[in-house]
Amino acid sequence: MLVLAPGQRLVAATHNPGKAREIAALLDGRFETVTAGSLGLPEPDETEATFIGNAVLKARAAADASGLVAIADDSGLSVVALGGQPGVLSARWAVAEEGAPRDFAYAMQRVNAALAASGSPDRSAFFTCALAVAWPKGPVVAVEGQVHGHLSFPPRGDRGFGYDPIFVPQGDARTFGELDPAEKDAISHRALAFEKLKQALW
Ligand code: ITT
Repeated sequence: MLVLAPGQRLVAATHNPGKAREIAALLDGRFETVTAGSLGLPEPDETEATFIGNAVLKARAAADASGLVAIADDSGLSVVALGGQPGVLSARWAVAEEGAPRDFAYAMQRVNAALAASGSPDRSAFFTCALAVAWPKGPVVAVEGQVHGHLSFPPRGDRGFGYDPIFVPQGDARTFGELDPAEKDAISHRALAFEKLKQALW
């Protein structure tokens, strides 16, 4: 049976500091984690069409390169009126032109412009987080969590990262960017995916 023992050394296969912070909080000190960045692991191209596919690809690459069990996160914002965009391209929507750094103020404005162009009054959206744990040259376990809500413009709050300032989770009036990090960690797509991972692996 696949299990992760407390104190086990894991690579967190992410180069995104906002995600790394939330993953560390959600793991709550249970494992000894090192980041892919600190091990100098390369960032693989995310060539899959699904969150699960990309999470597995990233976990597999980090596990095989490091010889350690690796955990990876692939996530993004899906806007219903945009047919699920930006979805798996959420990070890419933040790049204005080839080679430019990611700019999420630009990405959020791009979502707003696309919604205006769609003519739809529907502002519903959801975040998805796929988590994958891979053993070096071995098996992989993947799970997915989602949180539903709606989009609100202009962006509000600077406590999260990425698209947090425009996402209002169901049952709240505040954006993820305005929530205390512990409040986001209690209800987020990432927290729900972690719940499933815990059921499966520890
Ligand atoms: P790694 O692949 O190195 O983990 P990344 O930022 O490239 O980092 P993704 O390919 O999964 O990760 O991109 C998903 C983007 O979706 C990410 O850059 C965020 O901006 C956004 N996103 C994911 N989870 C989010 C969250 O909880 N709040 C706000 N935005 C989020």
